[in-house]
Amino acid sequence: WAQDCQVSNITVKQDFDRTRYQGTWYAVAKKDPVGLFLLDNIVASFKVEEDGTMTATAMGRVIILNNWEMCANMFGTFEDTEDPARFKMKYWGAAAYLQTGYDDHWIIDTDYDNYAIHYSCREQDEDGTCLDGYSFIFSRYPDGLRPEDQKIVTEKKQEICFLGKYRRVTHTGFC
Ligand code: ODT
Repeated sequence: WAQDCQVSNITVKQDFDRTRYQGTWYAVAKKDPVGLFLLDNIVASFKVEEDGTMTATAMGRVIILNNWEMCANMFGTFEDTEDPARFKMKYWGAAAYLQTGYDDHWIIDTDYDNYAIHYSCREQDEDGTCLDGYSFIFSRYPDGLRPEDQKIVTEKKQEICFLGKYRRVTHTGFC
């Protein structure tokens, strides 16, 4: 079958449960956007606040001002939409020189206990495909995905039309 790669046809996790999604997730792979920011040693931690809002913090190695390497401390709040797995993420850094933004944040799939696939298209092409986007593959374990989850993740990478565009995210203890 032919894949049309329309952003509007991408399916997300059904009945996404933000409570079960809470806690630490280790990035194991990333498809970079134009002007990539987080390089490696990326760890995100999600939380549901008392009012029900989902928030997150993230750490990761970045290079700013072309050659200054540091560990970025990032914060995000997630605005709800009519779909429980599609959010708008407002994000900023602990320091003013870090990136800020407002991106789509979709949970494509997760089993809550092992793997998660996140997707964000920042810019759509005229034909409805994604011109500039990024995606993270997360694991609950710092040493990567379980073999049984890899097949699912590969299928999902293909469904979001990013298969072959990921690089491995290493965890060296830098952050
Ligand atoms: O790294 C890039 O090239 C683009 C992504 C930058 C967004 C960083 C925002 C972190 C905000 C707080 C944590 C949220 C966790 C999000 C999980 C996945 C998407 C970043």
